[in-house]
Amino acid sequence: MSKDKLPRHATERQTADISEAQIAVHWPEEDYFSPSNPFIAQANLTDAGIFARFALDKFPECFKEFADLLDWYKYWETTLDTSNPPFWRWFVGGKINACYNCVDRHLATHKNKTAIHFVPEPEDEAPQHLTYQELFVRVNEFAALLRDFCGLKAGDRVTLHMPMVAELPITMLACARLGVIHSQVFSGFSGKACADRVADSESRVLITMDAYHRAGNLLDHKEKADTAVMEAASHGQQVDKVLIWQRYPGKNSSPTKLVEGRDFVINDVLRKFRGQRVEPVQMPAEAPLFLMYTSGTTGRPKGCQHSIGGYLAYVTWTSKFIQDIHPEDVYWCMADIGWITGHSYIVYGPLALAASSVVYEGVPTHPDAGRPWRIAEDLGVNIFHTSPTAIRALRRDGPDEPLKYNHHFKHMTTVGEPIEPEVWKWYYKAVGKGEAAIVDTWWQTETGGFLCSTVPGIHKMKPGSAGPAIPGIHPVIYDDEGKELASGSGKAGNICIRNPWPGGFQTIWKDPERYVRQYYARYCKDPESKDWRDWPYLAGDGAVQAADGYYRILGRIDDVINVAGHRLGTKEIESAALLVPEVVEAAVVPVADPVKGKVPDLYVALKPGLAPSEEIANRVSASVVSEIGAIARPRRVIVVPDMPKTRSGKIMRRVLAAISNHLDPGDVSTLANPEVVEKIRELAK
Ligand code: 6R9
Repeated sequence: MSKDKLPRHATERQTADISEAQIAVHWPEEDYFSPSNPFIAQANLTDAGIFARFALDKFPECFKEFADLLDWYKYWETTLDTSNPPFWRWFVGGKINACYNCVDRHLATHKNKTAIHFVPEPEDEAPQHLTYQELFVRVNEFAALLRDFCGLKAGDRVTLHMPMVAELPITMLACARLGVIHSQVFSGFSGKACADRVADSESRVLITMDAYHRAGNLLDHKEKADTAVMEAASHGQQVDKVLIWQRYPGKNSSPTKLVEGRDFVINDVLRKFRGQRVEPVQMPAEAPLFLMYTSGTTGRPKGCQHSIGGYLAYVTWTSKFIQDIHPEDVYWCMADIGWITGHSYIVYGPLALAASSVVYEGVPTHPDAGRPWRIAEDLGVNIFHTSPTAIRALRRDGPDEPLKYNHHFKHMTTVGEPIEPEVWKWYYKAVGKGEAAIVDTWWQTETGGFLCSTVPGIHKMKPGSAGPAIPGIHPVIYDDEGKELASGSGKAGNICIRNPWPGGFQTIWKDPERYVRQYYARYCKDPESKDWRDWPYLAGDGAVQAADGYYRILGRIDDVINVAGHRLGTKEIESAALLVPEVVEAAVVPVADPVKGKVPDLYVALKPGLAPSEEIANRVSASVVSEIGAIARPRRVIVVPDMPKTRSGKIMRRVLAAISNHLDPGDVSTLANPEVVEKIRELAK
């Protein structure tokens, strides 16, 4: 990478006007909790010597141990190729298939074991239990359809816009079997948001479902596909085929009509492929497995590209040793497969280990806050994984519910946002009944799998702290000037990872320069260097390391808001607001929320002469929902007479964030229009 490709001063904005890290809730250091002896006695990893085996001087060969959990058609020649930093290539020369590793290889010993428990939202509908043998059959038939009916082959991209049903992992695995790159879009995203991803990934095929249940409603989902195809065409991407799974096979649950010649009901087409088998394609370890779009500092979501070999090795190892999954476990991760957590820790990691993985439809608190514990009791779930937002909602709606049910978790996970110690303790006592080991796992879409977490059979837990780095991960915290903070300093800074690891994303799809700029430019020591030591990975989070080595994550340092554990780009929301013709300026700020962690407040200014009205505010909100999805709906749209601005005309989001969070905005006298601050404060009351 030449110097001119890596402008040191043209990095994407990584110090937002106001960041989540700046409005993070600060809590004192907490007491430790020890994992129970029965847990330790059965744990997959109890030897603290592991950390020496994964010390930096053992890098990168130590990661062989990760890849050795998989079956390879051809063993790799080079563990890590660093010849083109920061485009790291893992297990080069190896040949592998992800679907084979998650399905076929288990048939000899586990074919009658449940691979996927699907739990429908209506409680009078029986759960489905798909064995590994049944999964094998269904994946093969669908792979045959993708290959022969759609003409898909290795390297092609397919967009999935599917809800939480067993057909979603079936679809992903069928793609993986062929080497087709899947790009699953969260079902709650709008048709337009789906269209952006269809266009960016150049998908000719869109796979969706007619309808799904959520919070008591059977939602029409097919209509979003029509919008997605139409909008993708306006971005220059033609979708030839839309494949539609039926929530109730044989019955159409969507009022949206099929488009002749474009839309196909999968179950009808599948009849031709009954009993067909497709050989897994032997893929290079370095070929992409999937794209996962996530929000960044600019308006456009970016497609994080994950590899087959490195990614699968990483999620399998971390599922085994951090999630402590054994093949006999019933494992339930409540995340949506539309997010990275679901890819890594519902589908690929647990299935690679031959566990039984639960896929559930709906929301945790509907019809009541007892539902998760009923499901856990019925299915015998013993490993449970969810987010602080879900835990807060369950605690709010049913603090005593878990104790009414006879479920027993040996292990629980929290992921996605910082968890308050009070909430952690409820999770531990009420949900885990004081029996379960808890891991607080910090990681990201980009990182493929966990970065920081306690190892549950080795470390004590500390509420509110993710824990030390996992074996093989070596973080460093820098201050804004690029100075390394001493380890255990207790000072806040920007957390980076010193070394590459196999689960790390390979690039941003079609935008390698942005990959370099956003994640590596800021703390790169020498852009000419071929040495990985000169290329720390910038995660984009503020963090503190305490004297005991545990990391506490404070939140995003960039223009990303983490709403209920979902990453939203402020720029995406602002762009949606600006589509309303009356709006001339828009600014989004994060506001602390007792259940969702953070929620967005959206400030807008109108064209001169226009009077603010509720009607305009409603249209702004509707535009955000239609462009992105209901998860991005602002808490409030506040129409202001003018934005607080610097003399150079820059919107001071810091001042707006202070107003929304009832904090002191500090000295505003240097603003171009200090008088507007009081007016805004009145409007935002
Ligand atoms: C896996 C996932 C990533 C962002 C990340 C950080 C926040 C994730 C956390 C956490 C505190 C944890 N985050 N885990 N913050 N404690 N245990 O969530 O991926 O959707 O890409 O979000 O989430 O801010 O940078 P993703």
